[in-house]
Amino acid sequence: MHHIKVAGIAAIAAFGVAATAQADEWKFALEEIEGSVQDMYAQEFKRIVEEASGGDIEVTIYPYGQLGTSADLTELAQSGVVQLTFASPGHLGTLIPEVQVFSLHYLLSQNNDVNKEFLGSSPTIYEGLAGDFADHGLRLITMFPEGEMVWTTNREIHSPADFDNFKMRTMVSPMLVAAYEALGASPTPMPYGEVYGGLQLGMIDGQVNPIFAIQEMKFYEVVDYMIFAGQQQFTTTVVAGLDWFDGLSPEHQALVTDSQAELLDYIYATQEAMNAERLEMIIADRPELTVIHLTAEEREAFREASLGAREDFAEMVGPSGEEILNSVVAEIEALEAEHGAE
Ligand code: 6CS
Repeated sequence: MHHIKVAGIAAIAAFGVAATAQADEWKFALEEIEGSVQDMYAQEFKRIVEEASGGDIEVTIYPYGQLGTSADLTELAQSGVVQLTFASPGHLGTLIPEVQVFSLHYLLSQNNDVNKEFLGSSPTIYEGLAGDFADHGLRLITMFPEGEMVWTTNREIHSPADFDNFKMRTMVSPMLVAAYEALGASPTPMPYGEVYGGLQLGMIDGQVNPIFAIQEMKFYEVVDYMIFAGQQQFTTTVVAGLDWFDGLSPEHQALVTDSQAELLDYIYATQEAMNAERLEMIIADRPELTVIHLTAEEREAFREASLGAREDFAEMVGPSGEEILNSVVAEIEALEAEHGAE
């Protein structure tokens, strides 16, 4: 009797293991920590995909810190170790020079509704740049803005001259280095995980990121100023390994692509709320931090200084560079005519 019972339990356990093993695991890597905008997106993606697949798919999320730098994550997706990853243009420049158009300052709109629509459905991106991703073994799934990038610094900055000898940490794309040189700074590229220590040790004088990131990475603890210059939205891309994506059944491919419209609405509203809430958290936690919004004239001086970097972009990318830049500008202008510029 006792033996039969044990055998029964063993049989059930074995069946349970077999049933679990049948679910395909999709590993999804993040460039940001738990609780970030990218994590919110991935959690919602997981919920939608797992539910719609009826147990066929299990999505496992790997927050930043577990698998390496952003550049490492892109390589892991190319080689099929992870199936999906975030790959922000600010880190992709060496691999895909064309995507550095998103590292140019004062190019995207001041109206983030325009940016949402542009990044979610632009022909320049999904019919053009997607081919450059494919050339490097990546399937471009989607793009969205994560919030306005804000300078957190140990020096008050109002003009390009104030950036003289200022070590500004940037993401690692060469275009960002050129873009901050055009603004008068001395850019210092480094991976995300090294920024807090870099500020604390005085290796850098400032860094630039959206508010939610400044809060969760605690950058605001080790600077004196938070400066809004309206120069740029943080943009990100979600990519899949191309071989993996091409090998999926049409039903599973559709699970990835068809969920995007719903996900974009969700993440866009979420990032907006998170950035607003976390600004309050930062101010409450460190009231002595000076928050500066540059005046229209001050911004204009930075915008003018930034234009020189557009030539660097064309040089870095080659003949298609100017074409990409012109069509991005034209698409944004058309969307601003529809939605308003601010
Ligand atoms: O500054 C960075 O490197 C990072 N910033 C954000 C907001 N997301 C990922 C990226 O690697």
